[in-house]
Amino acid sequence: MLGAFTGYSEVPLYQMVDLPPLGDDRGSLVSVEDYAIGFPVKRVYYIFHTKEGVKRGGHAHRRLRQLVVAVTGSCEFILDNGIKRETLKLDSPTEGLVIGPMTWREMQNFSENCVLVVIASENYDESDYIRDYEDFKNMF
Ligand code: T46
Repeated sequence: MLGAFTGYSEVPLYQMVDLPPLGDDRGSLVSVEDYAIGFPVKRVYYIFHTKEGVKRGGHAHRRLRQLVVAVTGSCEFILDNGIKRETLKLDSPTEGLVIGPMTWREMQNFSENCVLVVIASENYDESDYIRDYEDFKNMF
């Protein structure tokens, strides 16, 4: 029997997906298909050359779903669903972080060589962003 929904504390803050390398003796290759990540792919962007000490993010999305992979280097993600907050390190090209809607994210502690590839479920739309944390908290 399904339990009663008692709030966003029961909804996972994020999911990690394995991205198995299809390697041979020339090196490694990872292929990401939409059936494996649970949403159709509309956009890909990448973040690189992030300066030392810089924080990025500081927003949530109303509808957007994304898969984030640190293809080189590392950084930390702080994720917050208005009830709980967790920090995790992304540092592997064979692990993807899936972030759903209504999840506040901040990124910090980028290594010099960090390249984040982000696969997104929607085209870029500034009206999908919630950029004020108090506004975000007040939406629950
Ligand atoms: C997210 C985290 C992980 C565009 O014009 N098109 C795009 O597709 C994107 C992503 C951004 N932009 C513009 C908007 C800003 O003028 O590029 C500039 C930098 O974007 P932003 O400050 O939002 O970058 P981050 O690193 O703070 O956040 C980004 C994504 O925007 C966001 O969706 O989840 O990476």
